[in-house]
Amino acid sequence: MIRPLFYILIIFLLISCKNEKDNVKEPVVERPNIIFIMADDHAVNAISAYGSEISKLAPTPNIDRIADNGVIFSRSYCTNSLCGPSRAVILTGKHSHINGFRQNGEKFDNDQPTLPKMLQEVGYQTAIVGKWHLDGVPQGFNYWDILKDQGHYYNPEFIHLTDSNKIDTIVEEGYATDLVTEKAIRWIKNNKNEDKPFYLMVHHKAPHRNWMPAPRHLNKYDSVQFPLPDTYFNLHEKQQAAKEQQQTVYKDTYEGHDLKLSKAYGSTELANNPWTNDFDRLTPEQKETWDKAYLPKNNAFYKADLHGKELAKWKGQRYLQEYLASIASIDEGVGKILDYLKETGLDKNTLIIYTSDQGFYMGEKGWFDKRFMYEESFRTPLLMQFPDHIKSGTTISALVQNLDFAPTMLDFANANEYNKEMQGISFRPVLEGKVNDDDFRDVMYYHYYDFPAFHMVKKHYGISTKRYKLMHFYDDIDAWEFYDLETDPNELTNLIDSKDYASIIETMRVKLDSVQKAYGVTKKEFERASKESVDNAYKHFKRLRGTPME
Ligand code: SGN
Ligand code: CA
Repeated sequence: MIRPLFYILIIFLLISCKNEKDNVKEPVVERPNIIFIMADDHAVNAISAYGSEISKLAPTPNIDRIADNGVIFSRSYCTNSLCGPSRAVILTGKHSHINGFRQNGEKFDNDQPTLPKMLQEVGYQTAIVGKWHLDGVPQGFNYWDILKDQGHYYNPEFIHLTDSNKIDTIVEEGYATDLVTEKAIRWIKNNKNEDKPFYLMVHHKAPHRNWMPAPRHLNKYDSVQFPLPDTYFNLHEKQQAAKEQQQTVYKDTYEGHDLKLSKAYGSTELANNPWTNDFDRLTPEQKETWDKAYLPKNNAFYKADLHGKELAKWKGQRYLQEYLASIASIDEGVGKILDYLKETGLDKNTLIIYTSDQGFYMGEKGWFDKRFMYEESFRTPLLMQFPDHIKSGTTISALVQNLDFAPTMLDFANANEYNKEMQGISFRPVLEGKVNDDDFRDVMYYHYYDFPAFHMVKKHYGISTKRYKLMHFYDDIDAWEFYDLETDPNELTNLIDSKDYASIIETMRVKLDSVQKAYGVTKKEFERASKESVDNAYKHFKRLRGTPME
């Protein structure tokens, strides 16, 4: 009697299993979680997935995992290569002249519509940890814990809301990148609203100037000689604004603040250095670790008694060693977040984005910092993963900008009704293979306003297609530049007077006019600084430089 029953049971089980299998479909993620990880000043060439020679010597295996699991963008750009403005564009999906935040130090209108507010409206739990760098406290976030101003690498101040809704600032002992990573993971773990999707912005301070690596990474690249770019000693022919900037590694880095050579950092000599404040923040143990790490290498430097080009190259090495060592902890942090998501299965319904607020110079043209519309600072890293939902292992060459991030995230959140006033375009169709890379956008608009200011990069605007770039520096000078990126990827030859390119340049000028019209750019955008303020600023920043080490 038992046997037939047993067989019936087996047959029943097999049938029900089959039915179940037939019914299994790809999970439809109505509104995925979104984790937006942004470093500050992370150059494309400092991510090994992008393949530069330097990055091979300082790889970022965890950030690269995002590219392996998903996509890497080869032509992602910002609209205004500076921190605050970039963040304002990301939050609003609007160019600087529309969102009102054109340069650092301005007031960001927090009351305007922003992405987190919109995501909240469609049911997201929203949070931000790390650098904010916009005026006032964040709005549209269920939880925020932000670095004060620029933030400090060591024992930074974080600002948050207390349980009784009071704004509180506390110094937290530790290393900023690690603290931000821990806060991010803790928030996901403690999130009690499991039925709601979440949107988490993880904003690192690193690798922003003055490039202070974590204690465990202080000697990480000491024995590595990074290749300095071919353009390290470039003279900027026919590029007046480039000639007059103050962000040259071998002229504008401070002995203490940037190069960590002052007495405070363990040297036996020197220093006439105006800024060593960051060192004063260290605990006695941290100071000891720094002295141990820096004393031998600084003494070796003094012994070598370098001058001229040799000294300039040495500065480039130290800059790259510290800049890249500051990235190491970001990469570890990304690894921790990816591991946590995988362990919990959250990775399946989470869209992850990794980017930087702008690009950065790693010695190209002789520079550090950003600001210019040249490729190194205009272009940003962008990697995304969303397993089973976007293409994987692919490089996307569509021209995308940080202007598009908000509309793209809204699109994934099925909340397109909110993007009507945004100027960016969702690139979700590109990620899903529904629109070809070349059909997404043919021209990008850029406008930088922060002059006179740090590094004295003059105001300019311009447009760029995949191949050509037209720029106009309109404050202090009146100079146009034109580049053919295909024949001159390093933008060394300004072709603005070239007869061969005359008709292309004319087409680009017409295009520029129509792009500015389309984006609602008015005359007001081209206000110039007074001659006096420019002259004073040149003097002021020259004074700040400290002892030149020619
Ligand atoms: C600080 C830096 C500058 C940098 C600006 C803006 N100097 O002023 O080198 O260009 O921030 O950077 S520092 O010595 O104080 O670090 S941004 O990323 O915030 O826009
Ligand atoms: Ca920045």
